[in-house]
Amino acid sequence: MKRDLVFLVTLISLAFLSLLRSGYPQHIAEESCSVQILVPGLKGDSGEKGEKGAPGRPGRVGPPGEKGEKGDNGDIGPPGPNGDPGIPCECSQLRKAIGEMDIQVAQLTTELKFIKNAVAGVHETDNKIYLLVKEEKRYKEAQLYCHGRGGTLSMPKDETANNLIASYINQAGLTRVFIGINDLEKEGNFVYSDRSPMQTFNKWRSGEPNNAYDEEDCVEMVASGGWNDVACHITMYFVCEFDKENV
Ligand code: GN1
Ligand code: CA
Ligand code: CA
Repeated sequence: MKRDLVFLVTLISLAFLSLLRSGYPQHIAEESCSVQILVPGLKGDSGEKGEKGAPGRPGRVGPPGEKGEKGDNGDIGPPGPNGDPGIPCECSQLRKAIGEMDIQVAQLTTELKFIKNAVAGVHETDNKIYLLVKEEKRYKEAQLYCHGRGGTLSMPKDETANNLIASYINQAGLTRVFIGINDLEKEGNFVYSDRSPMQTFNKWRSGEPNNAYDEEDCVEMVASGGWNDVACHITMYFVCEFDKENV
């Protein structure tokens, strides 16, 4: 054992000395010494290609695909069950009841029209509603009253409308009402209360407008349907008008 150790130390020392002298990393056979020194050899050739490996782990789930097209309509379902039988028609009795109701509706319509006209002062044409207001007001307050309800003081712009308003005054037994015509902005330049200018139609009484006392800028209609300019500060009943499409 001790002898082996001495031999190994000697061998390593010799190898070390040999390397110091030559400077080569390769193995060298020393002529003068019979000891051979082993160092790592050159790299060998590549080995043969290995067998195909085992399959890899499954990949991650991909993104959702595009929405498919709408499918065809389904078939028409089967017909439903028959309904319950109806109650036998008491036709003659029903016809009689309907006839009586028709009469009642006609009576109520007449009564309603009377109440609307005589009590509420409402008069309807195809496209307008006129309201005769039996409250004495100055022109400006009368105009505000009509405006507050979505209308204006009445503006007769043709013979038909003028005659209608005149008939409402007469039916109510009145003699005069304010209508929506004035020359407040420019003396002698009469306009309707919606500021539209007077056209060719007018119903001035003879000698009017005369701007009496230099203070008449508002207009009244008298029972004949004629117009007269009067002071705006006097009070009287008045007629409003409303377009049905705005009501
Ligand atoms: C009235 O008050 P008197 O008769 O002067 C009327 C005038 C008319 C005039 C016609 C407040 O005036 O607007 O132009 O009659 N004044 C009032 O004669 O009604
Ligand atoms: Ca005037
Ligand atoms: Ca006048």
